[in-house]
Amino acid sequence: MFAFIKKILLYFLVLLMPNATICNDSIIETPTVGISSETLVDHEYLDVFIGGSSNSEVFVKGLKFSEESGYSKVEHIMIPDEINGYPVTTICDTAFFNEGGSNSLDFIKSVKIGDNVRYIGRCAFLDSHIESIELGKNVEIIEQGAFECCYFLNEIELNNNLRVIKGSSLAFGDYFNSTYIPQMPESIEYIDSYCFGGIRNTNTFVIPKGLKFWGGNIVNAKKLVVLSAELNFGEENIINSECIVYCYENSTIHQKLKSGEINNEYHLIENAYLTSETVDISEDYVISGLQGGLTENDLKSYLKVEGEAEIRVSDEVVKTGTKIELVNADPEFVYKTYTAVVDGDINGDGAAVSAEDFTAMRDIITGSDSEYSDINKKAADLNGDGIVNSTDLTIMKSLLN
Ligand SMILES: [Ca+2]
Ligand SMILES: [Ca+2]
Repeated sequence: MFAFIKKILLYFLVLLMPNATICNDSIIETPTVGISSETLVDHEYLDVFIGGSSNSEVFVKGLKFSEESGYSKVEHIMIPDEINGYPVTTICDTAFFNEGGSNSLDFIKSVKIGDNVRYIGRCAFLDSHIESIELGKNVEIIEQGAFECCYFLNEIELNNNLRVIKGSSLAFGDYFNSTYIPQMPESIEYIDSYCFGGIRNTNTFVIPKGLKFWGGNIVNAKKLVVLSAELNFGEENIINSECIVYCYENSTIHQKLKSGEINNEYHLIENAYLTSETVDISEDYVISGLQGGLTENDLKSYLKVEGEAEIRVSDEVVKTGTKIELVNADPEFVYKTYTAVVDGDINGDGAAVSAEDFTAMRDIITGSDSEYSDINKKAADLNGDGIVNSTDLTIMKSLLN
């Protein structure tokens, strides 16, 4: 019954919406639709146009209409990186909204979003029957109601550049009974009201360190860990009275707890970090100067934990790219994630200085393979002068012989 009323309300909300998305929050930069937005771009089944401030981006409006089938019956929607050489950056408001079931968009089962998409518009997939969604690497904003009432969707992996999640956008599945909350990436700055439709009966809910605003939400968790120092709340925030809050001293939430504005039991968390006398740990949490073939225990012997925390390593044998997390056991949360760089293990398979690493170094120097990250490049800088060049290649050749 509630779900039905909610759907009716949403329907009117969508009817009242202007075509271009308007948003006044300073943290949110919404895309602008260019003046010659009618320019049509050819695509097999997507209804698209060129827009953007310089008229060089592709906007997705939805599916193409065809006379025989009503809508093109595409089960798996793939939003490409580019169409006709233009990057696809935006999925428009209500693009795949399954309006009251009347458009029969029920056949859409999965969606894969390309890596150039930065913005998913209001109610973009509202009420659709999608079972899986793969966000691209660069989605920054998910607008209000984007995946709301997607009853067949059970989970979502949020990408690492996501900054803004607007109201009720991730309230999919069973809106009033779901206990699922996705893992929040560290890039999140803004979470609007009822993004998850409420937080229910969860053990520990962790607010990431970069979050600056959290709108109205009912929290029904045993433990709430606030890693953000500058968190501001919307007006409707209600934390259940049994919830124990963990926060840093002098953080905004600590001040509210101290003053009695928020009336929950709380504990201060001590900042924890890693130090080492044998390997280098940079300010952006990269651990370098590691040799090949180290086990988790070898690695731990190089590192000293400052504060109440434990080390958790993602691989049994340390490779370039291995994640080293500093975790608190109770309540469980990650203080910091470090990344390992093994000298000479450029391809990240754990073996330092092999024929594959030689090829990888040559590709980095010639620029013929752009797939290598800064971490891989750091592993290739064998003399540690900050650049990868023929000097490093000479060192590698001598190590291989
Ligand atoms: Ca290697
Ligand atoms: Ca070098």
